[in-house]
Amino acid sequence: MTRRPGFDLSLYLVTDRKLCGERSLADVAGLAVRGGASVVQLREKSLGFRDMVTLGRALKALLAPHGVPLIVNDRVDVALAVQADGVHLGQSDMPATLARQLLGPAALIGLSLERTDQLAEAEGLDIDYYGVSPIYPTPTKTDTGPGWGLGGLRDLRAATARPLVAIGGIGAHNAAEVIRAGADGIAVVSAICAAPGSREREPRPARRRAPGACPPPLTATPTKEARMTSPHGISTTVDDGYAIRRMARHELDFALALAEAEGWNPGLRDAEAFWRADADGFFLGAQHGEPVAAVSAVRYAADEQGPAFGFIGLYLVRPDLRGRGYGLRLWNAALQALAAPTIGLDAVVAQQRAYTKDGFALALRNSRYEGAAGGEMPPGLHRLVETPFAEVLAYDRRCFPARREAFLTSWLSLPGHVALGLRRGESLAGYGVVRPCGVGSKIGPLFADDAAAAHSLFHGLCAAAQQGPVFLDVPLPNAAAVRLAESHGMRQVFETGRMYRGPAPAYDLERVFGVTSFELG
Ligand code: TZP
Ligand code: MG
Repeated sequence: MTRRPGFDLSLYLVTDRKLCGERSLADVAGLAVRGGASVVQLREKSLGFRDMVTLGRALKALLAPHGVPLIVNDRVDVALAVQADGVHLGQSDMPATLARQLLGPAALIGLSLERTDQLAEAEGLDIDYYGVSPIYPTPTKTDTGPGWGLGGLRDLRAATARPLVAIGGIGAHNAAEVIRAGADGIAVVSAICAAPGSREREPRPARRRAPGACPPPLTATPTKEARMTSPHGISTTVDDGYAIRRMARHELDFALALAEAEGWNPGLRDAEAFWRADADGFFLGAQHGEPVAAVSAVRYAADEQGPAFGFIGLYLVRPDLRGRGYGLRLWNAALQALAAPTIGLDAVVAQQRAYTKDGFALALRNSRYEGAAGGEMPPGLHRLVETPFAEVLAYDRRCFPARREAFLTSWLSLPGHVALGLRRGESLAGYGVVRPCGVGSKIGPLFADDAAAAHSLFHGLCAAAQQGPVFLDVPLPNAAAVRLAESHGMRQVFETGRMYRGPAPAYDLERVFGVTSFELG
């Protein structure tokens, strides 16, 4: 075996310049090396020889001073022209023996293994490492087998002494388990190229406070018992020491923990995107300074297509402190602060009558469906970062009552969130996001032109889900969406009523196969 000395495979960046957004590939590679990347592979399938050589030379010049090897994917001619450190070959690329003859004994040669039966022949070749491809299904490369999984990787580890680099669907959230299963290193495309920091700068929320600072109270802490009328027409006594104020960012984590304790199963990173939507839209009830109740009242600004839209969610009171009117005071304050011509919410069935007393009317029913994760990534889908953000935003605006730029910027790129798109000809025909939750994964939104596009995206999102079960929140008036859930063997587990106060907003419900969230609409 010809293991070249000093060859560190631990973090192996495979390039895709189309995923890098506004940054150049050289910028991303430079940042990656500073962050610990130990190998860079130039893999740009759509580039011709000359462009590959130009890019390869630039990368070589950047990497050499750091002692980070440059590997070229597939192309031995390019590797020779740029004096790269080696090549990475697939099973149908140039045979490794010929590549060795052309590149010489010092070159690093990697070979992809897609199946166990490819190992026997590979073990007889003069190569340096195996790419174990793919570990998990990934939208970055869809013409692959179903994936080795951790079990397959473990078996391979036991069967060969050669270094193993695992690739496919790996990121910070699952890298450790892949290394524990026996990989010497992980190779990633999107986890680095499409990482938010390597794309564009996210827009700042319009109104900002110093991080961690507690916002001023909205209502003075009552010094005596205060009487108030609840939005449900009930007269309530409020204890001393209860105050309502806007949340600081870290307090939104408290609200989501309350939601989790109620069995609402929020996404693991929801707080980050929610906060982006409207940092002034989260209210806290505190008893003697201790957080005990929460509500969100997020405002989406008016745009040329419609008026401002508000959405109420996360309405929660600590279970041991219910019945004291804490929630009702909070609710009133949030509603008052929201001031939007239309306000929406998703109410559990038992609460729907109570909300009608505040002027909310039932518009439609949503059903949460539960099904299995996994399956194969269908062809034709792409990572949504490959679609210009303005186009995603315009598509989203047809399916949602407001423009939600700041929210989407975050929602589409949070760690663990996988956003897939489907194009037909020149235009986007749908997109969807799957994210890890306390239990399983949730798909939301799932917006598509028609059932065929929705099915394809749904399959892709189930394949990309890191953990099952998978949940999809379906608006019941969209019969095609109900058929989608049922044809995938999903079962209904929960229901909400979408209610509005004010005129029902205009958006294209026929494209909504899955609601984004019950908290923010
Ligand atoms: N080979 C097997 S999977 C894959 C390649 C090039 C793509 C991996 O991309 P990602 O985005 O890291 O899942
Ligand atoms: Mg290849």
